[in-house]
Amino acid sequence: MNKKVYFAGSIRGGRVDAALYQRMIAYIQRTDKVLTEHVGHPELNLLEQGRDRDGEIYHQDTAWLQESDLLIGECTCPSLGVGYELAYAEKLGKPCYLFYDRRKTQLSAMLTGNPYFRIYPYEDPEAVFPILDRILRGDE
Ligand code: 6IA
Repeated sequence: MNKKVYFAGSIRGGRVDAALYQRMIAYIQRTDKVLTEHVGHPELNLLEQGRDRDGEIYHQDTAWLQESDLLIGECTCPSLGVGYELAYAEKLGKPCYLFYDRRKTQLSAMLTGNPYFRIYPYEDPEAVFPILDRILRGDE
């Protein structure tokens, strides 16, 4: 309860799964705090903002990673930013729980090959929610 969750999902990598991110974030927020709820917003400005504004995003997100208790990532849509966040979270020792739809993608061997990451392939997005329950209860 009241864990600080860093939710990672693709932004400039593509927004095809944004509705699922939004559902997962809302589900987590029933019991816990999501530091990155903007990841689920349906209308995000995807354009580069220039080095200064993007630098603010980078500094905010890395500060949130440090503040977080755990990371939950939806990794079906490949994203350089999410991959970077996963390596950053690993270096910080934050527990990382990754979901992907195995019907739609093959996850990078840099993730599936690293036993640090707890990985949950699914075929039905509804299967994600009971796993979230277990993660947030500390049972995973
Ligand atoms: O390479 P990507 O853009 O797909 O990387 C996505 C990941 O990087 C997400 O998990 C976010 O945590 C982070 N990220 C990427 N872009 C932003 C961003 N853009 N704001 C916050 N985090 C970001 C500005 C959107 C803003 C106008 C609401």
